Amino acid sequence: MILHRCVIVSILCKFRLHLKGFVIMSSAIKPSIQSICFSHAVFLSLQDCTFFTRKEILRLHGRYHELAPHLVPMDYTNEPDCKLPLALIVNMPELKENPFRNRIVESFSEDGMGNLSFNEFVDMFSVLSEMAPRELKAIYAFKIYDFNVDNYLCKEDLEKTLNKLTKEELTPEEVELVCEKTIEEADLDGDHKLSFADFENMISRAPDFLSTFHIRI
Ligand SMILES: [Ca+2]
Ligand SMILES: [Ca+2]
Repeated sequence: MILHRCVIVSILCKFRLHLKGFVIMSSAIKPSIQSICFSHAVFLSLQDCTFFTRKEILRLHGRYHELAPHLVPMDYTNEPDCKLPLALIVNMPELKENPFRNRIVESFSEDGMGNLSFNEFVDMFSVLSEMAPRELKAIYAFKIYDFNVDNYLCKEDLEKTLNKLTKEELTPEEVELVCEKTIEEADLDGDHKLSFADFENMISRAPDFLSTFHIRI
């Protein structure tokens, strides 16, 4: 039992250390706020569904727009049908060093392919912001680590996660052992995979686990 706890604590420490490395200070980029046009309804819905102020939403639009000025309109009064591809978004300085960048972006895209509308782009940075509650971060952390998108973390998902966290510095045997022990310890219903409830139980043992699950934009 002591060994199992050590293994889980060691994995969680790796999560924490890793995520801490990707806290990035506010961007110096200042878009031309005056020239962006949003309807009152769009603002209200974005402010209701995210943790950002009107000013922050405008700044995020500036960041979204600069990724593809020829694709992103400046007029959002009629909610234009515009999505930016994963390849552009993962190149942002806030994401490009993050080994989970593709999974993060895919987890917030409705199509699952990583194409993000402006609303989804704002949602992503909202969940990653310091203002988002732990429960919400836990939901998305689970989605990000669920590589095969079957709503469970199985041994293969944990192996991929651990390999990314440790930059493949563990041997395949060590990875397998750590993942087996993690499942054995956290699997409450004995189905050999982690449901969201199992995952919540696992991270509840490390109260500050999700506190560093954020990116400041
Ligand atoms: Ca899975
Ligand atoms: Ca289970």
